[in-house]
Amino acid sequence: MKIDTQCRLCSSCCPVTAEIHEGRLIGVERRSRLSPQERWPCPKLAAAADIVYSPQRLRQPLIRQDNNVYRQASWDEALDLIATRLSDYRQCHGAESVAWLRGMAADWGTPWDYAVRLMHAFGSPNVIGNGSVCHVAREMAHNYTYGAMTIPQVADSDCILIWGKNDQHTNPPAFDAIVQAKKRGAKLIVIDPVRTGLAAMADIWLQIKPAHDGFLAMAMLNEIIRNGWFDEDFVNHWTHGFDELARAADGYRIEKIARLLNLQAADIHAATQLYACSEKACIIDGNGLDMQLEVFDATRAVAMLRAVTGNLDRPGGDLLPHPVPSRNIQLRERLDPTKPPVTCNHHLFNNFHHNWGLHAQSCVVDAILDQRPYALKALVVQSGNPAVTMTDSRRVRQALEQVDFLVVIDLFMTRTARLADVVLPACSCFEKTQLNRAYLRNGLVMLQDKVIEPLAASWPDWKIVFELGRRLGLGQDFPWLDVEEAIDYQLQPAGITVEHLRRHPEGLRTTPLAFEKYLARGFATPSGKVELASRRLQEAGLATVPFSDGRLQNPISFAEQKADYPLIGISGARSPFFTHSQFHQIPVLLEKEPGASVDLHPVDAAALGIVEGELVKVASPRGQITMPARIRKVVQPGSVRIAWGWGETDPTANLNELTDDSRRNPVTGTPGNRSFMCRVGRIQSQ
Ligand SMILES: Nc1nc2c(c(=O)[nH]1)N[C@H]1C(S)=C(S)[C@@H](COP(=O)(O)OP(=O)(O)OC[C@H]3O[C@@H](n4cnc5c(=O)[nH]c(N)nc54)[C@H](O)[C@@H]3O)O[C@H]1N2
Ligand SMILES: Nc1nc2c(c(=O)[nH]1)N[C@H]1C(S)=C(S)[C@@H](COP(=O)(O)OP(=O)(O)OC[C@H]3O[C@@H](n4cnc5c(=O)[nH]c(N)nc54)[C@H](O)[C@@H]3O)O[C@H]1N2
Ligand code: SF4
Ligand SMILES: [Mo]
Repeated sequence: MKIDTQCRLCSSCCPVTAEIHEGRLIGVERRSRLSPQERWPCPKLAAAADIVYSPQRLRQPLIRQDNNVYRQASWDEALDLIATRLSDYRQCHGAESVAWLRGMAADWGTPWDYAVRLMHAFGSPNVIGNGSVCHVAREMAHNYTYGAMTIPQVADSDCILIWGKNDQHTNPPAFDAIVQAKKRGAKLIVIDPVRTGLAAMADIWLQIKPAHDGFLAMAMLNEIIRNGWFDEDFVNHWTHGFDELARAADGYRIEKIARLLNLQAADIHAATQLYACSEKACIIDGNGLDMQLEVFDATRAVAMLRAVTGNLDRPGGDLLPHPVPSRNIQLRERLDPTKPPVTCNHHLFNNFHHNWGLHAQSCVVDAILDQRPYALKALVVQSGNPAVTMTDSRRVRQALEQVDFLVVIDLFMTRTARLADVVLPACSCFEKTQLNRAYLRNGLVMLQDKVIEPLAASWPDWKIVFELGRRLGLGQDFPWLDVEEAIDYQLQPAGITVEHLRRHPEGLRTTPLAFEKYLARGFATPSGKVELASRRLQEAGLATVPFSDGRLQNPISFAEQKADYPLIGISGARSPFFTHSQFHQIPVLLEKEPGASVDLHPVDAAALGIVEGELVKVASPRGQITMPARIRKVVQPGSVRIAWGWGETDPTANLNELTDDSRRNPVTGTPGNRSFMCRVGRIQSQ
């Protein structure tokens, strides 16, 4: 039997068809208009059955005993214990002393809304996602510029500018679209410090110095303005602050920026001309901009490129999406305004979107360790592995050990789960039905449908939250008997039900795809225009125009300790075989990529006396890790690429032992996980 659903083994949410035989998942195939030979394969999807039926899956709730050994428990016992403890903390320390921390895994789904609803009904504002290190910081920058995050219209574009994204490894459907566009003649520009497959395919590749993207975007804006390559009509009618932007950009002439970034001015000129002078051009921005100390202003500057070139909300440019009408079920109105969240220093980030919620992730650690702005006593971690994935792992571990009561909801006994008082077994994406936000935000609803029964005693996240809600006395807020009822309630404004969606696995569009919507209703900003200069930011004491102070300081973590840590560590390149810390224990995937490695340029390797395959130490002022060296010309001399996600199975290779959480972006609380100064050395000589 074949059933259509969506894969959620990573955040790409690909539409897939699952093959089921006698109730077991046999295989899963990505749905696509392309023939199977033309589709870019996803190795994680090919391993779906190995992941789902892994002998290491959690099968039963676990409770830690006094002797620190876990014992199996029933759901009733585990949930009753959690409800009792959380109620006690509320009584003694206030509901806000309880927090809920979310990872990436289920974040695109409405399970996020359920957790927020639960905590808000309970009385705590502290439901915190990981968007400060993922795309939500970037989303805020789009939002502040023109009202929403755009969607690149690759299929109709003449020129595709890829800025810090590697869809070949992270999003096969998006990669397929780029390959098809290139085949029909679209030009490709890639801005990436690493020679990725896409960089190798590009017409122009700018091998940018890591984290210096904001300066490059300003230089490109300046080049566009000086050469008159902007859309004058659009700029005059639909933007606010063009002259202020032009003045700021003038401080970033291409000659100066090229020298600073080790690029050629002629290449920046050519890339800018190709992008700005193409009839229809789009920008795919990605995680290369995230986790940077300058994420907010750098992404704003990139967003402004779309606007001044007249590519915003135009075919082949970047679409401003039209969300599906749906109910906001988060119960934010119930919160006591006198009890701010622990992220209260990031007020603009907390409130930029009607339902994204809180994302300044590091604040959870501050609250536990330093009681800043107040103490957190209990923490529920759902679909995240912060012991490995959060900045400055040593500090995070200390917090997870120190918090009074820790609950972890996961599929596996992760490094985070091993610190928990109670571990709840969640089921995988193929074992549950849910709605994904990735689709909701763009006028299209598609169902992620259950294709097999939950493994052993695992439960879907929605059921865990609903049942915990009932035990906390919040049954009236969780009246739904199953998730279908909850989805129908949430989608009522769109007039769509789960039943409709099951009949239309390709999805239902609530609003027809339309461009230039601003002509009728303006942009969703206070001025109704694209805000090249933002009064909102000025009123908050922030830069009205990005980089208007002309700054050129090194934006990399530990830059001031360059003498001792002379190399730029680039983190986080996604492997096609794993999702962050996940799947490193799955044998068929490990066969393909058996371990971590650090990529060094031959010039640096020779200077350090390092040979291919040798185990080396990588150190930063925070800590050190060990990995075998690979000698490759994929990075520039002076930069190294460090493998990501291995800390789950190999603590000596946990990249976040090196990252710095003491400096953060003031708006979004983003630390510089992506680029930091480090040193690499032979084990004997360090
Ligand atoms: N230095 C550095 N730090 C980074 C990054 C980097 O590149 N460099 N990347 C950052 C980014 S972009 C992100 S998104 C984060 C990712 O950070 P995390 O979200 O913590 O990463 P994962 O390792 O994917 O952890 C997800 C966990 O959820 C579990 N899980 C999977 N599916 C489900 C489910 O349906 N329900 C439940 N309850 N659990 C589930 C998995 O088993 C896994 O343990 O890391 C960030 N941190
Ligand atoms: N296979 C797989 N797929 C995934 C994930 C996974 O873990 N594994 N994770 C999912 C998640 S949560 C996310 S957020 C996405 C991320 O998806 P992407 O954005 O595609 O992923 P990354 O590989 O993190 O980074 C993109 C590119 O940024 C480049 N880069 C690094 N530093 C810089 C810089 O300073 N400037 C510029 N311009 N570029 C830079 C990297 O070299 C890389 O090629 O992938 C999702 N899909
Ligand atoms: S890229 Fe692969 S793992 Fe990620 S959602 Fe798509 S099919 Fe699943
Ligand atoms: Mo992410």
